[in-house]
Amino acid sequence: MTLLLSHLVFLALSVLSILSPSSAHSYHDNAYPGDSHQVPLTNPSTNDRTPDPLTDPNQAIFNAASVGVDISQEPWSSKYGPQHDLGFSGPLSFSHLEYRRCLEDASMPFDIGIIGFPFDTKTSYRPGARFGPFAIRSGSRRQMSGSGRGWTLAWGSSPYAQGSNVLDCGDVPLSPYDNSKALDQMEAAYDTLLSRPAPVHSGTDGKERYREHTKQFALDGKEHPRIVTLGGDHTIVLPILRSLNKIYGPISVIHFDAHLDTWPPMGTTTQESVNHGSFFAVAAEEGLLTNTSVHAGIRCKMIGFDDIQHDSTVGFQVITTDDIDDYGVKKVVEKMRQRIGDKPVYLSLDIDVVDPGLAPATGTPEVGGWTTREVKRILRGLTGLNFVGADIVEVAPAYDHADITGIAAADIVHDFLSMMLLDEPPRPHVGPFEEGEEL
Ligand SMILES: [Mn+2]
Repeated sequence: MTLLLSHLVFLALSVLSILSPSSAHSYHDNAYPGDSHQVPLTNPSTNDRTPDPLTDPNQAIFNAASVGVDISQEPWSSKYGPQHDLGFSGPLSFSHLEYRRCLEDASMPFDIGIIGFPFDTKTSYRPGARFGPFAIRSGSRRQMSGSGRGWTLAWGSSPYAQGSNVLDCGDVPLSPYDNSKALDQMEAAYDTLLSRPAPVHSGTDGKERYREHTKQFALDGKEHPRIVTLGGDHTIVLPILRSLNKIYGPISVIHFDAHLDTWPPMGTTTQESVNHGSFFAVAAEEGLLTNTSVHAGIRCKMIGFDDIQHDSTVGFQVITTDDIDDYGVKKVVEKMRQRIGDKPVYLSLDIDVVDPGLAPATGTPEVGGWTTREVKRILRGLTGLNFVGADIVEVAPAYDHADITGIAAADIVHDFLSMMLLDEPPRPHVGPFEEGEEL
């Protein structure tokens, strides 16, 4: 009887949900209204959650003192010192950086904030990029930001030694059930981080003086922090561009990808039209882009040349995968720099720009791609452009082997940081070679 009753209640609720009216949509339905049945959110400022000793070292000290323990006299500390993390140990943050849940914790200002957008419900082929932020952080573990293990021969510097605060801001809790809500959550999160005051560096600490990067382009005339987003499928760029537009107005995009991602939005519903292959076209329709953007690494199969013609109306110039063989890294870099000039630019890198032999863990693999080394060299060549943000997307670790894609993506993020912080491409030469001898 009870069972019958519960079935009847379920049936009644189902009928009610079918009959409830659905609201009209536009592409820009980011003003997610929520619904009246939402569980009230806890106010972070009044939330007396127990501090997490992993993210709050002061709490560990407080606990030790309160129970009368002198850590320095204990067997471990007296013999071996601090409990430092190794490359393969410790809590997971990008490159062992300081980790804060920035959306609820504004206590640490940052020049560059790294944030995860674990979202993959707008993919056309293989899903799984919601695990991308985890895989990229995991792949970054041998980069030791704290102990200074960030210097490379190629850069001749470390991004963690530029006098700038780089902070891992955690992941945004995104709805895996409601894409409209998830897009709004991404935009709200990005708005939140972008609006945080960028720290002021005196340059008196002996480190290179931090320079302003974004103030000259911001509509409000203020310096804003920059965000490196770990995706997530490529759709995450739409809410990011919407958010950046509020600060900078229309901007250019440098887009590394095997695919155009400018296909006309087609679908019988708004949410069907906005996906990881159409988001740039939607962004252009919304006026978020200048018409001076550039693709790099394109090689996917298309319907025909019409796709390229449409692509140019979205504002993109195409550099194909093969151009690197015909013109070389230097020419490719030169053309990209010419295209962007000194305008504010956003960098979006789909890991599928790399050949699937070197980065197999992605949703829509295309053979014949660039090597990781080629991508890294092009990125170095773009140093000094006026980047207002960057992302790496479409890392789907379920298709990985030996963490190869996560490690590649993490290394590329290391390049992002240097590229965004330094003023010009590095020219380190060591060994027997003289400058000018290169081919
Ligand atoms: Mn792609």
